[in-house]
Order: sequence, then C-alpha cells, then structure tokens
Amino acid sequence: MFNKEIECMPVKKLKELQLERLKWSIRHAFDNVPFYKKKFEAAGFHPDQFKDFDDMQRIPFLTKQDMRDNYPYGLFAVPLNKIVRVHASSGTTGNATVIGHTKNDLNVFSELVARSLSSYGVTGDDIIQVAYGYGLFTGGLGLHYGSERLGALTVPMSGGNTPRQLMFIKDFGVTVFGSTPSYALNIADFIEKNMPDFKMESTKLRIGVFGAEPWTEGMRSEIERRLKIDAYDIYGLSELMGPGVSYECKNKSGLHLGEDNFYAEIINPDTGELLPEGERGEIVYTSLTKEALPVIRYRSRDITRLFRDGCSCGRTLIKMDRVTGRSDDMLIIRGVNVFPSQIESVLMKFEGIEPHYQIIVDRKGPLDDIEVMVEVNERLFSDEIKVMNDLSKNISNHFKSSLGISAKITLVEPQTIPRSEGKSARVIDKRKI
Ligand code: DLL
Repeated sequence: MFNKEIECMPVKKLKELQLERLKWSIRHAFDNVPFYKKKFEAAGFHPDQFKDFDDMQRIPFLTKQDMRDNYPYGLFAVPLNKIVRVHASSGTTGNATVIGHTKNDLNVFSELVARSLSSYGVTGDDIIQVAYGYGLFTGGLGLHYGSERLGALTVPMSGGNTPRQLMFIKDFGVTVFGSTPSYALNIADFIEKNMPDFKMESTKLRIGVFGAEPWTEGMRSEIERRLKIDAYDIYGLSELMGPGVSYECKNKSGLHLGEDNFYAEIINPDTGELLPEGERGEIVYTSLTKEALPVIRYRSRDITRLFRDGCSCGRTLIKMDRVTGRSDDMLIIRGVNVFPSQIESVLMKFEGIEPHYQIIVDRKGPLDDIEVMVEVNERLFSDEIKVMNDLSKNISNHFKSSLGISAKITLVEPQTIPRSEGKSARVIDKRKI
C-alpha cells in the first residue's frame, strides 16, 4: 500500500480530517475567489456558519457552466506565479474548462496515482507504458507522474501507433499498460487481424490500468482474456485533478475514493436533493486540499453510489461503484431511461458479439427510434444469414425484457465501427443535431 496511514485510517479519524480540511477549503475559496464569495453570499451562506457535514447543504453547487463562464483563470485562488501547470477539458460545447495546479496540487495528484497503481499490485520494479494522450488531457501526464512517483520505469508513449505500442511492450519488457479500455480492445483487434504471430504470452505484460470512460464487467473479461492481463479500473476527472480520484483494489468490487483529498456527496440529479449513503445518484465533489482551483460542491454529472463495506484489502476509504455513465449521457427513449453501459451489458451476454458498438438515436415522427449497430466476430459473420437473423432477434428481445426498450439491432462486419485511440464515442443522437 502506498500510503497505509491514510488508506487504512479509522473512519472516525478520517472524518475528522475531512471536516478540518473542508473548513479550510471553503474558507480558501471564499477568501480568494470573488466568484465563490458572490455565489455564497447570494445563497446567504458564510464560511463562519460551516460547523459540520450537514452544513454542506447550505452551500450552492458549482456547475460545469460556472467553470466555462470563468474561462480561463477566473476561479483560480492563488496568483498565476504560483501555478505551475494547467490542464483543460476538451470544450466541444462552448469554452474549455481550464484547471490550474500548484506544486503541491501536483504532489497530491501524483501521490493519488501512485496509490492507485500500488493497489493493483504495481511496484517500483514495474515498467509502465502510458498510452493515454499526453497534453491538456490529464490521462498521460497524470499516469506518468504517478508512475515515476512509485519509482517505476515509465514509458511515455501517448496514444496511437499501435504497431509501435506493441513493439515497445515486447522489446522494453513492459509489465503494466495504461489506456482507455476501448483502446485496449483496439490493440487486441489489431493483433488478431495484423499480427497473428504476436503472442501476448511472450510479453511480460501483466496489469492494465483502464479508465477515462465507462466500461462494463463484460468488457473487462474480454480485455483480460484477449490481452492475458489483469485489468483494473481507474477513475477521475480534470476538474478535480485527473486519474486517481478513485481506484480499484485487488477485490475489483468498487473504487476506493481519495477521501483525504475529496469529499463526496450523492444527490438526485433532477432535484439536487442529498441522498443517503448507498443510494445511486449524481456524485458531487468538494476538494479538500486543492490550492490553485478549489472546487466546492462540483456537480460531476457522473452517476454512481457510495458505500463502505469493510473491504478485505484493509482500506477504510469509502468506495464508489464503477461509473456507468454521466447523467448527460443518459438516453431517454420513449420515456425510458437508459445508459449506453446498460446496452453494452446486454450485448456482452451474447456469444460472437464484439464489444464494438454504436447507438444511433433518431426521432421518426413523434417517436424516438433507436438502432444499435454492433460487430460480430468473423466466424459468425461468415455463418448463414439465418443464424445472424436469429441472433439479432434474440438480442432485441433481451433489450425489451431487461431494459424495456425496443431497439433495432444491426449486426455488422468486424472492423466497421470507428475505433478510437482515446475516449470512444458510443452514441450518435440525431435528435440533438
Ligand atoms: O478522463 C481523467 C482520467 C484519465 C481518468 C485517465 C482515468 C484515466 P476528463 O477528461 O475530465 O478526465 O473526463 C472525466 O470521464 O467525469 C467520467 O464521466 C469519465 N470517466 C473517467 N474515468 C472513468 C472510469 C479523465 N474509470 C470524465 N469509468 C468523468 C467511467 C470515467 N467513467
């Protein structure tokens, strides 16, 4: 364990630490960011009133829009000469979100990534190939500094150029690989199609560090089987720092949250009402140690659940379920709510189906129409047309019975769905175009 004292701290002590840090963080935001001062005052809240966790509810939420509106440096709480790095989210709609880090913020960031890696069983003796994108995206540099912090040999590959990725995995004796889960599958496909003589068994690869997008247990088994590795989930968001906000342990039964640095609440995404521990909803974060850009009650839009189950790994840190989707990714199909990950779970139950799919939503007259295009493997594709027809009917029936939606299932040839080297785009919602 990278930081046993914190990761296994008795819950009571951890809560005391959180409360003390919450008070500091709320005060820090109020005193140093005019935006927060104004927002708190408009809600009739003053940091002096903050005594206990219950008082959190008096504090207004921070939204992605607030962050965009303050582009680029409006929410920084320290002078620019104390900021040593910025990251930014893509900003496909409107301004990008810019996040600054002080030296100390980066220390916390790399420690959390080092903790994540060591919880998967990675040590300073490992060789880690980082195939997350380097740049304003936090994946590459985030994993990179965490890996170096652990003392591991770090190979800063960035995404793409699959043959080169494979060459280095083999030649450098890489033992740990980090990328989006969809890129990992891409690599598996590439090997099968173009390098039939490349045997994963002949490499030293043993662990995969996957995150930055939702993925399912089905996808995990697929990656583990095809790449012959142990695949772990890592979660995070740029607004808080990047990867390492939460991480799985050997039990793979939820992700431990870096509670000494983040305080999390679950709310009903529609009403904003606080939900009791254990219920699913949108996760809202407050940073406890961030100097450059304190986030107070940030609405992440990620849907999950928080629980403490006395994990046998010894960590007392609260756990969150793997994030199955964002509230803004949720599709409403003829009044039924579905997440792309639920669609993936159904698909992955079927033999011969590949985890490459795209969901196309359209409106035909007054009704929503959903089509799921999914790849089948070579063997199935060359089978009789009847076998394919029966399979798509069968999948369609499963959608109806388990998700309550009628979807058109189109089985397509291997390699037809566009691949990504970073986060994959699963949904095309033509209703929004
Ligand atoms: O994706 C940080 C990251 C990089 C995490 C590498 C893990 C590995 P953003 O680009 O700001 O940051 O996107 C954050 O991605 O709010 C989630 O919706 C989604 N996300 C990240 N990790 C996971 C995961 C990085 N393990 C947004 N499972 C988050 C599901 C994830 N969704």
